[in-house]
Amino acid sequence: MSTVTYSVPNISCMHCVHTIQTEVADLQGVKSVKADATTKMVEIVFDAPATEDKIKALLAEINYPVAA
Ligand SMILES: [Cu+2]
Repeated sequence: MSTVTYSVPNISCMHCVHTIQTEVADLQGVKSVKADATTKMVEIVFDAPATEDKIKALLAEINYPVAA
């Protein structure tokens, strides 16, 4: 089990938080997703088959790319 925290600058409101939590939680292997509109951070707990690459690709796909 791994926990990652990403900075996602595009998070601006509770709607963004909801979208991210719903979409990322759908990824197989993801255990929990916590997005925060104030800090613009997303904390994700995951296990295989999810990977950081898959999570980052999904976030980019839904328009919430992780900050470089
Ligand atoms: Cu929003």
